[in-house]
Amino acid sequence: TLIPISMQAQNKANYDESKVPALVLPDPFVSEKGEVIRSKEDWEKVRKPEIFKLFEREVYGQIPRDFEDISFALAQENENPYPDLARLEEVDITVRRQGQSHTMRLNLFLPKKKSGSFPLILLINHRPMDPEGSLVDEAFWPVPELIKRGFATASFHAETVSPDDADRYQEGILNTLYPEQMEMADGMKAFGAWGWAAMRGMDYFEQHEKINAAKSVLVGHSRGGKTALWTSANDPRWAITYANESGCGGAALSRRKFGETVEIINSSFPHWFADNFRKYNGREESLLIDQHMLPGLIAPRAVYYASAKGDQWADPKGEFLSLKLGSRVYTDIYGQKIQFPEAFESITSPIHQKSVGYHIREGEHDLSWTDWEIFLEFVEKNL
Ligand code: GTR
Repeated sequence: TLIPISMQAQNKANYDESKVPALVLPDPFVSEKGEVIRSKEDWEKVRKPEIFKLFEREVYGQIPRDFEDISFALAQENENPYPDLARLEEVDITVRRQGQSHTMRLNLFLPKKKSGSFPLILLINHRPMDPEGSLVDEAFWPVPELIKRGFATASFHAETVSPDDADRYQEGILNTLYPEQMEMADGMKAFGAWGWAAMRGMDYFEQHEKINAAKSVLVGHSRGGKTALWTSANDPRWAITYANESGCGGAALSRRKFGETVEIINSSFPHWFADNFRKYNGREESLLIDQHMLPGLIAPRAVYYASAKGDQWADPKGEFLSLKLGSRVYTDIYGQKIQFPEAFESITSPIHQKSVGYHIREGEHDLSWTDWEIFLEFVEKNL
């Protein structure tokens, strides 16, 4: 059963900027021993691993990497899901570990007309699919448009590895492959499992002759966006990572407590984050990290956030601020030239910088064609 976000929780949420606590954020550039981190070497050897460990242990949980064997089988092919445009490969990815196996399904659309190998966009999907394997909502996953622009595009469904359901999330790779994770306070939950699935998708793309895996883009909306960020922090094979309206536990700064909070999200979705994350319910200040430290785990690879004005639940300002602060790893450590507007309120157009991008649009919480269109401009510049 999905636990609906209670009216009580929503009513508890703050939407008043004047009630946002004064922000005192942990410093990405001071190590646990108190050393100031300036060089790429100290960042990569000392500080980045420290920050990664904290996110893994206290927030998202592990994404286990070990298994004995992976195999790919073409379960179905459709030569004409979109006449003349694309071919659909439905692939069963089977992973074996300790005498058990799990099979997940991946749907991959490949451009038909062009030859050569294609850049790839993978969407983490938690929405219902039609029997053809594509999505009902073509704005959410605009396959024909992506194909026309020369991308291959793939998706897998959350159900295939961990159902998005507090009572059933174990009925996937947790039960089949990694049961010991359920005993751990930092063990994998649904986000970890979805991230694991994206990584297995990448294993497939890497050996696919029609895919240029070095040009791979990972996309997620909302809960999928939170997952995309954590996946990319774990797996450097993604060239660009796009978290759309990912809000609390994704792009947004937890300490702002604006809209959805750590306590609300852990109560509504107890199957998403590591159990340890509950320690911070109402105690965001005691967490040694905040979400502005997440882009640094992806850097220097490209990262993209987007917000919607009507999606105050996800705290657009908190999403922007964490990216702006997070982009300091790109500038101070990797020497990128990046310019962000001083104030969130003064943004009038997309901020498309080298390796870091952001937009905010009118309208409600959704991954819309407008979002895709603006994001694809960034992709074309950065891939
Ligand atoms: C909401 C949840 C958000 C976000 C969203 C979604 O109900 O509170 O954190 O993940 O669902 O995935 O669309």
